[in-house]
Amino acid sequence: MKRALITGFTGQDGSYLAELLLGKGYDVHVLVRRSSHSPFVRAPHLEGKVQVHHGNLRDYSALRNVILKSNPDELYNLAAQSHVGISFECPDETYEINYAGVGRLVQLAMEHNPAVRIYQASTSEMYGSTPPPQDEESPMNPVSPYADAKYKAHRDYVVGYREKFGLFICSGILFNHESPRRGENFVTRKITISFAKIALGLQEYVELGNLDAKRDWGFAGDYVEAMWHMLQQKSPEDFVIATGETHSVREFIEEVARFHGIAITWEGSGVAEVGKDQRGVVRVRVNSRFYRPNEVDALRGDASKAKKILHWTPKVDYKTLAHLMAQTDYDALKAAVG
Ligand code: NAP
Ligand code: F7E
Repeated sequence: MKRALITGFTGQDGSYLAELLLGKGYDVHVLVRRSSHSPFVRAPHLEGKVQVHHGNLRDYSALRNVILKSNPDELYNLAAQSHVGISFECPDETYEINYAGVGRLVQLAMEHNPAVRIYQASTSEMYGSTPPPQDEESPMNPVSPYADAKYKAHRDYVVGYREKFGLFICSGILFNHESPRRGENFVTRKITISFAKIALGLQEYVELGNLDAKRDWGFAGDYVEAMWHMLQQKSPEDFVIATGETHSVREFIEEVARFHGIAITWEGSGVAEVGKDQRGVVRVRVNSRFYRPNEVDALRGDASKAKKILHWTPKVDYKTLAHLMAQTDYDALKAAVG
C-alpha cells in the first residue's frame, strides 16, 4: 500500500485530494496545524479515514517528526497562506510559509527518502503581468508577495532541487479552482454566499473590489486528479492546469444572480458603480477596501501539455461550477434558517 502525506488537508484542495487517494487505496497521512476547530470541519466524512499529525510549515522539528512517522512515498504540499489580497497585509508570514516552509519540508523529505515524489502547489499568480494565454514557457512576473514567494519556491525548491539533486519534484501551475468547499473570502464563494442570502432576503447587497479582473476558473475536484497524475509519471515535470476559458468577476456575479432569477444591470463606474436587479434594487456595490495594491488583470491557461502527457481534461465547466456553488450555499443557508 502506498503512503501519502498531504499538507494543507484542512483547506479546499486537501479534502478533495484525500478523498481521491483514499479511493485509490492509499494510506493517507495529513499534516494539520493546531486550531480551535476540528480538522474535519470541511470534510466530516473523512474523520477516522486519514491519520492526523500536528505540525506547521514554520516548525522544523514538527515537520521532521511528521515525515518520520508518515514515511511518505508521495508528498503533496498544499499548505500555504493562499490569499493574495492578505499577502499584501502579511508579507513576512506569507514568505515564511510559502517560501521558507517549502524549503524546510522538501529538504527534510529528501533527506529521509531520496526517492520520495513531491507535488508542490504552484500557481498561475506566478505569471502576474504576463498577458494570456499562459503556458509552462510563459515568463513569470509575480506582482504580489504571495506570487513572489510561490515563484521563489518553484525556482529554488522545485526546478532547483530537481536539477541539483535529481529529486522527483513537480510544480502544478494551477489556475483558479473553486468548489462548494472554497474559502469564504475568495471572490467566487463570497459571491455565491452573498447571493444565497440576497435570494433568502437575509442581505441586501454585496460589496466587492475589482469587477473587471478575469480568471480561468475550474473545479477543484478535477484539479486534484492532475496532481496525482503528475506524481505517476516516469520523470518529474511541471504542468499548467487550467480550463482555457476566462471570465470576469462581473460575469461570475451575473451568472450566480441569474441562477437565483435575478438579472443584474450595471450603472456608473469605478467605486460609484452599482449592480441593480430588475426591480431597481442595488445588489452589488464597489468598495475600494477590496482593491489590491497590485492586480493580476487577466489569466487564461493553456493546459495542452497536461492534456497530451497526463491525459487530463477538466470535466466541470464554468457554468456548472457557478451553479453548483450557488445551489450548495442556497441549500445550506435555507436549511440553517429553516
Ligand atoms: P486553502 O483552502 O487556503 O488551504 C490552505 C491550507 O494550508 C489550509 O489547510 C491551512 O490550514 C494550511 N496552512 C496554512 N498555513 C500553514 C502553516 N503555516 N502550516 C501548515 N499548514 C498551513 O487553499 P487551497 O485553495 O486548498 O489551495 C491549496 C494550495 O494550492 C495552496 O498552496 C494554494 O496556494 C495553492 N493554489 C490554489 C489555487 C486555487 O485556486 N485554489 C490555485 C493555485 C494554487 P488552516 O486550515 O489551519 O488555515
Ligand atoms: O480573487 C477580485 C480580486 O481572491 C479573484 C487563490 O486561490 O487563485 C486565488 O487567487 C479576483 C481578483 O482569487 C473581491 O481582486 C474583486 O482579481 O478569489 P480571489 P485570486 O487572487 O485569483 C490563485 C490562482 C491562487 O493561487 C490563490 O491561492 O477577484 N475581487 N472583489 C475580489 N477578490 C476577493 N477575494 N474579494 C473581493 O471582495
